[in-house]
Amino acid sequence: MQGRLIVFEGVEGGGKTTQLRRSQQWLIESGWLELLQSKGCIKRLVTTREPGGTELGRQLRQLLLEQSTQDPIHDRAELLVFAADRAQHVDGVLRPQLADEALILCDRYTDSTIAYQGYGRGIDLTLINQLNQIATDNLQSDLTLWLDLDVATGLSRTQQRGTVDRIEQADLTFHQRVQQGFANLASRYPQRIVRINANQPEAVVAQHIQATLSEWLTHWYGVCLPSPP
Ligand code: T5A
Repeated sequence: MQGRLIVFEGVEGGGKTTQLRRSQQWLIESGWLELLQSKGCIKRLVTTREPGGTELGRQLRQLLLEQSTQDPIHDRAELLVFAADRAQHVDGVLRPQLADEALILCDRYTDSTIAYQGYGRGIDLTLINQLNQIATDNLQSDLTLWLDLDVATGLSRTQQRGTVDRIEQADLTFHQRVQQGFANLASRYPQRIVRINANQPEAVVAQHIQATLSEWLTHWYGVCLPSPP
């Protein structure tokens, strides 16, 4: 059968990492993973992220997120480093795993570049789309879960963690433009982007994601979990 790429997207503190882990756990505990493997639909479940899904990517991630006051990263350089991280990730992890029939859960992908470097930094969107095509060799997500959370709530969550990285430190209007970017992408690509209302308790968000995953897995693989007795 065929591997699939599921991406979690959204603004800072939107709960992507939390929900990706919960989804991984749920796929295992609900019996979905075993069902998909027993029917020969997929071989394994893989989790990964951008930036930082490869060894090179982990080094690039550190460069991208560290604050350097002496030599700040310029916008075009930032764009190209994200693209380098992605090219390495696609060739080293995503394509080989998909070819070997993995179901992949990935924290951020191409839509983040459009939202952050395009809408946020103001770099030309046509250029970003071209660069995304080069970096991914045209590999798109099969499903993107956009965790739609109020920007101020997300930022206050990340501030509560104590450490704030270079991109999180940008002003509120930057993050509002990023949010607008995700909203525009969701209305432009409804066939692959599903909006999840993330302004709700963690467990409620998880339930919405689980219902969406069940629906898409059934659609892709033609199998579904038996209803509980
Ligand atoms: N970036 C990335 C670009 O600019 N261009 C690109 O092309 C790419 C790929 C990545 C940075 O790089 C930028 C975007 C980012 O700025 P990162 O550390 O991966 O850096 O940043 P994020 O992905 O934003 O990670 P965060 O940890 O900040 O946000 P998450 O993963 O969305 O949120 P999460 O799950 O860690 O949750 C944050 C806090 O909220 C709580 C959690 O317990 C946690 O404390 N929480 C909730 N609280 C209440 N209710 C809920 N429903 C909650 N869900 C989670």
